Amino acid sequence: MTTQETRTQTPDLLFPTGFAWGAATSAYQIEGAVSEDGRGRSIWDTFVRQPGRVLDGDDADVAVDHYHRYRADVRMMADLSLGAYRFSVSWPRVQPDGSGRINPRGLDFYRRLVDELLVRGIEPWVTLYHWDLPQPLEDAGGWPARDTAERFADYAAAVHDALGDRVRNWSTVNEPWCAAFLGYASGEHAPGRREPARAVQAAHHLLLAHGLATAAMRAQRPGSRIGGCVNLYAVSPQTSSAADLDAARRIDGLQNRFFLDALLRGEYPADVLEDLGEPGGFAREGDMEIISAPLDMLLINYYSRFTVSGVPGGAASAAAAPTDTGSPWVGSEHVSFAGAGLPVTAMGWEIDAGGLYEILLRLAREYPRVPLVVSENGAAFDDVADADGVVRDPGRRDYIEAHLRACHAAIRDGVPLEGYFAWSLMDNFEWAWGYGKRFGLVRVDYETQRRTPKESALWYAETIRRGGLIGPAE
Ligand code: IFM
Repeated sequence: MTTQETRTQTPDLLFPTGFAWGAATSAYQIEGAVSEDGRGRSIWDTFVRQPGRVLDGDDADVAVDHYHRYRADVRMMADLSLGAYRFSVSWPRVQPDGSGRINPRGLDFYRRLVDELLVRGIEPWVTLYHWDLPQPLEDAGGWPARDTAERFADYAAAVHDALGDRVRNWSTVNEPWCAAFLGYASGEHAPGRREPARAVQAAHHLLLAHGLATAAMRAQRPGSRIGGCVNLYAVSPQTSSAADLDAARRIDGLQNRFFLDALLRGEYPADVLEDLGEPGGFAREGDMEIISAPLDMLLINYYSRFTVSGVPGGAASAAAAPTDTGSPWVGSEHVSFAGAGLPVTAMGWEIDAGGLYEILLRLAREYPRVPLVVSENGAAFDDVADADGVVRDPGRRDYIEAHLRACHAAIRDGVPLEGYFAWSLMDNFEWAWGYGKRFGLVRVDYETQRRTPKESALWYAETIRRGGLIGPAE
């Protein structure tokens, strides 16, 4: 079948008009240029230089050189028919010290990027924080310090002021669970601290940062669409034993409900505070109202399901960490991640598209009335370029197709889902895994920086052009 024919083929599973078909990246994972045009240092610049923190000692000084190649990258996005592109702004590029002086050259980069996207008809979706905290703020206490949330609101207002006339869709903090519990409890991510009680404070301040930034941006421009972004997992007990049921309650509590209840109900779940050994003393009066101010949308990052057991002794997390780390599961360190025996991606994450359907339906039922967007979904595989230069990655294509089917089924069943962003546009720096894991729709040759769309990218492009999927619903 030719591309022209597929273009005109009517899909069996048509997505609604206006559905955002996108791909996502983040600043530190792709930009490089860490010392250019006045950018300050972030906690990741520090972390990657500490021995043993990142596999093979990789850093993101160059990453995939997007800072210099953004024009060609946007052309490539247009060739792939993307309707939307979700990227993050680097806080230390815009505000090198994390407070005070704004760096105009940093803002200019994002102005140019946004202009380029708009010229090519691609809707920019801006994330304000994807884990690159300016180092001076970490030196002053990091996310466990309340002041960091206030500083974030100032920074968010500066970016929103500069780009708000051309960017409609905003998200504040990407995956606060990771920033708090991988950054401050397990130490797998920067700043690499292993201080569980501080991690809980960090989680609260990341949520507060979201709320304060939302208020600041709304005051500037009421027309902006602003959302919070959480990484959610479907969670199942391994058996119906009381211990396993309790384990599932705990992990669902800390991974999902802690953030959802705060953002959408204005309270922390009492059982989770008890698990944490925390009466919630980190929250001041008025914080929960700020955190739960109405959202225009909730952005959800989904990758897998956790099947857990309350019997200690199994795997301490769903996938082996690449480096020596502690547990991110504050107060529930005894829980083990048994898995359900499903096929896994190169991350060791079980593939379970049904889990995405389950989460979407649950959100619509338990946290109604907020429009939803799948802001990250995708898979790492050990793909290689064949001798003919083609990257055949059926695993990734199947993964994305299965999850898009889950999205379609959720929409059919009444879920207000407005978009889907594949993670990631291109191979990039996968945090503690360095360049060892490839999530891209587009392959990057790290020696030459050459970009090659994989077969999954070509399939995704056809799907976007058609506006839906071929083949009946299950
Ligand atoms: O690469 C990350 C991204 O930065 C945040 N969400 C999960 C992705 C895959 O691990």
